[in-house]
Amino acid sequence: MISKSPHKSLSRRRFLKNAGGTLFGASLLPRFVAGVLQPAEIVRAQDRPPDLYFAGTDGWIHLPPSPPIGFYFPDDLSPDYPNVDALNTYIFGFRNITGLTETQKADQKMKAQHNAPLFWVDQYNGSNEFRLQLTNLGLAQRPDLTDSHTLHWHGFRNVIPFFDGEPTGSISVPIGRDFTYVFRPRDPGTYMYHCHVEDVEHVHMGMTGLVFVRPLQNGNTSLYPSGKYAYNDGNGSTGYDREFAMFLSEVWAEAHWCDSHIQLPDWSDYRADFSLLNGRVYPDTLAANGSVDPFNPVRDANGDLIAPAGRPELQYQPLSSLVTCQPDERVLLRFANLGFKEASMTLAGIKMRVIGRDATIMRGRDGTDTSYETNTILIGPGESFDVLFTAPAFSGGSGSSGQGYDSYVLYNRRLTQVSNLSNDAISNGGQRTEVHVYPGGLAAQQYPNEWGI
Ligand SMILES: [Cu+2]
Repeated sequence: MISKSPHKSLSRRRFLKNAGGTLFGASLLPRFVAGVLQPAEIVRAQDRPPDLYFAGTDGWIHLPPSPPIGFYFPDDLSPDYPNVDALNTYIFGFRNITGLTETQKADQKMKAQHNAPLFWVDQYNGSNEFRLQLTNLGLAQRPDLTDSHTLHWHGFRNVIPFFDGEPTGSISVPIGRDFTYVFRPRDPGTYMYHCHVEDVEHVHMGMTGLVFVRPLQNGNTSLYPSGKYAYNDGNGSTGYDREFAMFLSEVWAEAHWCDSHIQLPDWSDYRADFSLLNGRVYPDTLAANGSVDPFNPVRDANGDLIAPAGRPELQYQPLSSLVTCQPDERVLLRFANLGFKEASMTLAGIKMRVIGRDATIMRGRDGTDTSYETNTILIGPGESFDVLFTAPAFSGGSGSSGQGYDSYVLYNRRLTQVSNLSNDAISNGGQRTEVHVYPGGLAAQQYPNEWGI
């Protein structure tokens, strides 16, 4: 399913026409003979446009510049230096380039985002294969590094090895080439994806994001009024009104500086300086969303991301972590951790119910309900959790006076990961965000992490 330029596509079609069915496996030959399928029809089916089109490249993001970390951070090679309160950290990453022109596509080199674009797919129903095309724009800051990239869907149980993205066993995408991954997702739940080339480096540098599979049960409003579910539960127990992705990652400043300065870190010295939630650290986690819906992207005339209002330095960190809801609504939090450290996420004052782990509903083999209530979940690297909570009654905006909502804190209770090794967990905070409970008036959510305000 290697994608082709129109010219190459045409030549391949012509080749197929000339070659007849001989290019295909022997099992297909009788069907051609019987006239059931013509080679041209098969080629057209293969050429269906992808559902999403991503690019791998490098880029720059913003992290709180104070206190500095040796000469590693803020990075003196960043495009905004010496303005450190701007883009200041080098990354590798992905961008959603679906629908861009060739010129716009090329312009996205060195404009990677972190975390990688959030996306979701529907469970396979027999005909809805999901196709994700990946290209590689190269690394602007490191033209000497000609690394390929892949898209590996972590925990995906029924992958065809060809589409796995593990580079020794499948195809990887060199600079300037394209490859289309085809998925038939049969297991609903929350997953993560990452580039699997030089994986310690490319994962840590930012080529990581969250993906989830919506169950076939979605749309059934008789089990839960919204018709939205985390799993095919059969009884509405995983139904929800609003959903928020919570993706955990880390930045070791020395490693990011080494990559921008053509140096090699010793990965056994790994020591994360920053712990991130949806690619940002507190209080930036509360800032507005940029363009988050991958199927309806909003971009400028050059195809670049539009920064959240008033926050130009967060242009390449579009995903907000602020949770908004109204009393009695069920809220689904989809956690995934692709940092290298275990996280300990606590929601203070609201009980969470763990309804899924690692894209598996909490049920025993005999159907026993094994979901449980807790205020803290421990998430190891590569693990995911699906958590529901019911928004409590509005108590008059006590959590944040005058704001019109109650505020609850969702944070990593490991001090080093909520303070990012500084002495100031508020202005240099890490994996921390807030749940805002409004008395009412929120619109229905249009896409995950959308506020409805
Ligand atoms: Cu890569």
